[in-house]
Amino acid sequence: MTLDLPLVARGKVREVYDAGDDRLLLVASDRISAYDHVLPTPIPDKGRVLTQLSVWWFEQLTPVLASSGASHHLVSATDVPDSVAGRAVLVRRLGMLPVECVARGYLSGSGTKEYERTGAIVDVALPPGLVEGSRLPEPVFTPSTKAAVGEHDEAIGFSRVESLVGPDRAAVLRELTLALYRRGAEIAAGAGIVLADTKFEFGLAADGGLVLGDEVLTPDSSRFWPASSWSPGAAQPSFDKQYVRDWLTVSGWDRVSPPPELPDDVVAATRRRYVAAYEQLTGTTFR
Ligand code: Q0Z
Repeated sequence: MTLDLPLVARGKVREVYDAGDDRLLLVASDRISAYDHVLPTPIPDKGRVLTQLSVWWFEQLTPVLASSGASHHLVSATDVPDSVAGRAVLVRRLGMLPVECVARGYLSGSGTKEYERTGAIVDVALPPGLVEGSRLPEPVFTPSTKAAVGEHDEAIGFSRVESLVGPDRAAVLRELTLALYRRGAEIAAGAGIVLADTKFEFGLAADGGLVLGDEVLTPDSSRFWPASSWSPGAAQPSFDKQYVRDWLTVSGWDRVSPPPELPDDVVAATRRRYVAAYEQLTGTTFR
């Protein structure tokens, strides 16, 4: 696959191209990451599943955005080059805000570490007694800033968001992020999936309007857990990557060296998990 468009940005598993006319083409690959490494083995259809899931979520979230006078960046999921059909979207080019808008409804990962150290996530105090996987009394806004390549995003306090985007816009980002999370979690719950947390990225359109960008509520930007096995007190199995993580663990890989190729059965099981997430959430067949 080689697109004859200027490359604007490249992530671990996605690329952004300049499509001209103030449009960008976001292209999702079949690459998968685990333990901060990109694995050498692609997961067939992962790029298409995540792209179509994100498109579906943008539609679901449009009323929430509209109630704040905001919109999303999606222009077309079909007017894309044949070579990336199904796994690319044409979007409005925005001036991205320098804040990762994270919402958490459950304690997990870096949130748990921070809570165990301080009883809070930066400036958001939490009640005592929570453990990895606990449901929070109410969803919280725990923003971060994009770190340098190879680094993890750094959690920041709300006052830092205020200084980065201005106090009025910071308040809107917090309220809109929580409203989007609540609606997403409600829809996911109806499909038997816990949406533990997620990250949104917003930008400004040419007219100054607030716009939801990037990808939304995919397994790469969120933690999805099967509701049936949710049990706080230990790490929850990831809806999509659990077979990969389990196999990497038993493989003896040290998480530092280049990761090994995945066996075919792990690839097939993981592909089925991505498709199952799509089908359970949307109530439609993937293809
Ligand atoms: C998002 C990213 C990816 C690597 C640029 N609508 C927009 N306007 C301006 N910029 C962006 C967007 Cl979505 C934008 N990223 C994040 C995405 C690969 C980095 F697919 N970079």
